[in-house]
Amino acid sequence: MTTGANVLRNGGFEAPDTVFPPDASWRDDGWSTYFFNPSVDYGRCDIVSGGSPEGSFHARCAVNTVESGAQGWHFLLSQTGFPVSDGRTYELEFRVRASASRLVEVSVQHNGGAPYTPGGNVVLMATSSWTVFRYRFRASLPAGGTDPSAKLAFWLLSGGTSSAGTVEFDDVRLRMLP
Ligand SMILES: [Ca+2]
Repeated sequence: MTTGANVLRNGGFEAPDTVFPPDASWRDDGWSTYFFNPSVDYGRCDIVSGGSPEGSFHARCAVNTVESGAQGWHFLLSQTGFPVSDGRTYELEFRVRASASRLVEVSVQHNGGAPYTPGGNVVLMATSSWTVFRYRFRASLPAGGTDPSAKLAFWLLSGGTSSAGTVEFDDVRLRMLP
């Protein structure tokens, strides 16, 4: 497997496809949203133009105030379908900004049953300024080998259940290091 290349599709959101949640062709843009409880209006994500730190487009997620007891992962911006290999080191890098400082959690997961997390989860503080966030992890898959369809997820409710606001992302890269 090639090292150094971004394994994500459309990491810079430069191939925007109207809005989430899905329309007929939305899957082509690589990204999707997840809502734990379909009856709760957690918010929405869109690919927008203007003020993008990379290229002409970025993702903007508007988070509503949600019910008490909601978990951080109950509203996700995610991408699946890229390979992660056991024992290899990866670097995840992205740009993030929020309407006000808030916690955002990110995970790189096995996409299937438990255990879910080959790369550990990390929690960061997004602020009102675009910030480059970068971290490395060593992938650990229970069965070894390569998971051909891993999942990257930004947990939009990690800031708590009363943290309405926007969280924006751009230039998301996941690279296997040599
Ligand atoms: Ca972009």
